[in-house]
Amino acid sequence: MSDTIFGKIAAGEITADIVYEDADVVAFRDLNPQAPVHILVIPRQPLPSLEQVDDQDAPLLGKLLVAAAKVARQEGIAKAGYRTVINCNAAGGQTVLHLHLHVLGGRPLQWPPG
Ligand code: DGP
Repeated sequence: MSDTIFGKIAAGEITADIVYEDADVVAFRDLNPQAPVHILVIPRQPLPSLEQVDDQDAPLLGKLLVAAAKVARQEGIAKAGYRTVINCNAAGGQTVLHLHLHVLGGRPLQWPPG
């Protein structure tokens, strides 16, 4: 199933600047970066958002975080520090309904976010 733009990227139906992939996840550069490094990590499985997640998804969610850590090391931002974000649904700022984890780094990040 690939009914969102991210599903199509995971399926290889449209191109993206992919920086990491394995059997379960794909990571690629955000089209509209909010930091010098801004990468999206998605599951190949098309979960829409955290709203649908339950106990059976725990291994996959763990894989998203492990992939994020690998990508951060690969991009050279791990030691300085970086941020991971998962927006959930409209009020959370989610615009693409295929679960994705943002990895942002390469500049100091403010807290709290706006
Ligand atoms: P969110 O607001 O959490 O749903 O983040 C969606 C992000 O996806 C946003 O930062 C822009 C990015 N994005 C949207 N469409 C595309 C696309 O076609 N390719 C890539 N690489 N990124 C996209």
